[in-house]
Amino acid sequence: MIRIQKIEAQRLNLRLRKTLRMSFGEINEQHVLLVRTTDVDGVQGVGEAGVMSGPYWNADTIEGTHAVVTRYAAPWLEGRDFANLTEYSQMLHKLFRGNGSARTALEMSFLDLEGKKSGRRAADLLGDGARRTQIPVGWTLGSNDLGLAIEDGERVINERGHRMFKLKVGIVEPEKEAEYAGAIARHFQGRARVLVDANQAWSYAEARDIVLRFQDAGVAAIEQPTPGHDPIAMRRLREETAFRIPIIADEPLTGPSVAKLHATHQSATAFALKPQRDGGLMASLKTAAIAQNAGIQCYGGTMLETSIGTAALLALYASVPDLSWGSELFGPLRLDGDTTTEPLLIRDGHLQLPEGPGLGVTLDEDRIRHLASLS
Ligand code: MUC
Ligand code: MG
Repeated sequence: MIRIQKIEAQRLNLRLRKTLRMSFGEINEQHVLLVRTTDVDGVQGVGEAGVMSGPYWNADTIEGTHAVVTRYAAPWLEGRDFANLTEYSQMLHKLFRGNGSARTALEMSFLDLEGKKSGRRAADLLGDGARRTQIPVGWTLGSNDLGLAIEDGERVINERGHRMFKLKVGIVEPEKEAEYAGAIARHFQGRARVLVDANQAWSYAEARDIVLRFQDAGVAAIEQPTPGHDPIAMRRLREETAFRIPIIADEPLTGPSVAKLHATHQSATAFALKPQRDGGLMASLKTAAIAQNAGIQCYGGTMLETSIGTAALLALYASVPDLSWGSELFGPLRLDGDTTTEPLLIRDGHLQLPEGPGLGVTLDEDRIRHLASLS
C-alpha cells in the first residue's frame, strides 16, 4: 500500500531546437508540467506532461493541466492509500473527466513511486510486464529543403542508426510533398522507411487522390490524413480508393471507447499510442489491447517529452503486445534542455530500457531550476 503525502507541480519552459512545422502551424515552444508525488516514507516519484505551445494539436493547455493537478486532484489524493497504479487510475477517473495530460503526469509519477518502493522497473509494473528491453526510435526530417533533409538523415543514421524517418506533410501543395517524400524514400531505400504525418490536413474528397500519390512515392505509411472524428469515413476512404498504404490513426484516438469504435470499423492499419491523448498510461494500455484484439498494429507516439516522460513512455511501449511501427520517442533530442542527469541511451536505432527501479532516471535539480526560471 502506498500512502500519498504530497503532490507538487512545477512548470518548465523549453524551446524546440528547430521549428516543428505541422499542417496547422509552427511550434517553437514546449511547456512541461513536472509532477512529483511523495509518499509518507519520503519516497518520491516523478512524471511529466508536455503541451506544444497552446491548445493547437489538441485541446489541452499547460494552465489547465496545472489547475487539474494542483486544484482538482492533489487535495483529494493526499493522505489516501493506493495498492497499485490500477487503483490509482480508477480514483483519477472518479475525480475528473478528460484532461489526458494531467492524468498522464499524475499516473507517471505514481508509477515511478510504485517502482521505487518495490524495486521494480516501471515496464514490469505495466500490463504483463516488459516484453522488450529496447524499442526502435525514428527521427523527423525537415520538410522544406531536400538537400538538408538528406544530409540530416545521413548524419543521424551514422550517429544513432535510425531506421525510420517521419516527415510532416499537409503544409504545402500535396503534389510537391509527395514528390519530396518520394525522393527521400528512394534515397534511404533499404536503410530507413519513411512515414508521413498529415495531422488531419485533408478533407476526405481531397485525400482520395493525395493518399495514392504518397503510396506511389514509396512512403511506408501515412499518419492521420483526414479529420479523424468519423471512423466510418476513414474506413470508407480505405475501401473506396483501394489503396494499400498503411494508415496510422492518431488525433482521433481520445480514449479506449473511441479506440473501440475505430477498431470495430477498422479505420486504420495501426494506432499511434499517446497517453496524453489516450487519457493516461492505463488508457494507452487499454487502447493497445483493443488494437491487438482487432488485429491492428501499434506505433509509439510522442508529445515531445523530456527524458522523464520519454522514460515513462519507453516503459509503456516496452510492455504493450505489439509495436510493429516502432516509436518516435525523440523528444529529448528535439528539446533545448532536459530534466535528468543522464540522457536515455540510443543504440543502433533503439532506445534502451533503463535498468533502475521506477522510470530509471535521476533528476537534475539544477537543470530543472533553470528551466523553471525561463518564461
Ligand atoms: C504527432 O504525431 O502528430 C509531436 C512530435 C511530432 O513529430 O509530431 C507531433 C505529434
Ligand atoms: Mg501524428
